[in-house]
Amino acid sequence: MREGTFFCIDAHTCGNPVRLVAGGYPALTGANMSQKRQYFMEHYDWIRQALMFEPRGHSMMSGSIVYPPCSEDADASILFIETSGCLPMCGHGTIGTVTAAIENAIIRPRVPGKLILDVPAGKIAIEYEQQGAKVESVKIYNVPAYLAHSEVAVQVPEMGELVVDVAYGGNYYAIIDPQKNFPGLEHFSVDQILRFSPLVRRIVDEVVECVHPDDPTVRGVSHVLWTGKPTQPGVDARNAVFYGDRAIDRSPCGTGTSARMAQWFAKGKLKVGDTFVHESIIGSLFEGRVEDVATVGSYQGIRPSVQGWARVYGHNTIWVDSEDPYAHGFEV
Ligand code: PYC
Repeated sequence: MREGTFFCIDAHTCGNPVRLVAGGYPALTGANMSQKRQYFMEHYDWIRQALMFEPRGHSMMSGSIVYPPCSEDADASILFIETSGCLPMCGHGTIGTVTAAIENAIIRPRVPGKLILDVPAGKIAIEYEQQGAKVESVKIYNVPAYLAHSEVAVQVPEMGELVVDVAYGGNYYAIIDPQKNFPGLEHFSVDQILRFSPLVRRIVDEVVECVHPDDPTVRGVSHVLWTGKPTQPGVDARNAVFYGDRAIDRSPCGTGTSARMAQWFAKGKLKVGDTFVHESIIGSLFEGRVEDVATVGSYQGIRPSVQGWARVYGHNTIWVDSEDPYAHGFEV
């Protein structure tokens, strides 16, 4: 028996997948996207599992569903679905969703080239550039970002002591800069990232408390951002962002770039108006900018923007059949 048929537009943002579910998705209950996210996780998480995990997806799969706006001044809302769960905010997901949604008339902007979107983490503004039918680039004015914890020392089995900063950019990031027991991303293999990241995340999450001052459902360190030297001229930093159980972002990571800018701002390495070009593990780039200062609870943070591009590469009708033993996916 068919549990559901989903019409998807598949895209990637700077190399990281975005599967926009454009049909077959359920209506959600809630006054805002944070409440709708909770409702989806409680009642419809099987849709996320079916569309993100193998055999219909893979460890890195990530996607979204566009909903009507929750607030009066917004054009639309986005729910993010990933192998790691339903993120409060996803930068590469937003860039891919806006690109696919504008190119396919799923979102109709009131002002051409501009959007206001409700997302679970709050409200974001978008500016996008179009050439004919194609969206060439998308700039996100993200939710406020801030440095939540500075120089937290943790003991990691087989690595020894690591000193990490924890910053919020739509998700909470443990940020690991080069130091005695971490020589930098350029000396660290993908296998090491996959092996040590879940450990670092669990240990950091045990020793610091991360709860968003405006929304207690946004909590906990979910991502680990390893940093290193850029490989290209004009780039400020390189990163590998680990999330879920096995995923390393192929894009430079929008919420990670926002968190990193908040970290640098707090440490005096960036000021309002400065740009920050971030390189991903595969060499793709996002351009960030510190747009303004912003307060988050008792924290002094920033309003970051992040600009990148996405390409749509196909349409995909996926059905989920309850007689399929792997209807809701699996992970190895
Ligand atoms: O771009 O914000 C992002 C993101 C989060 C997880 C993967 N990408």
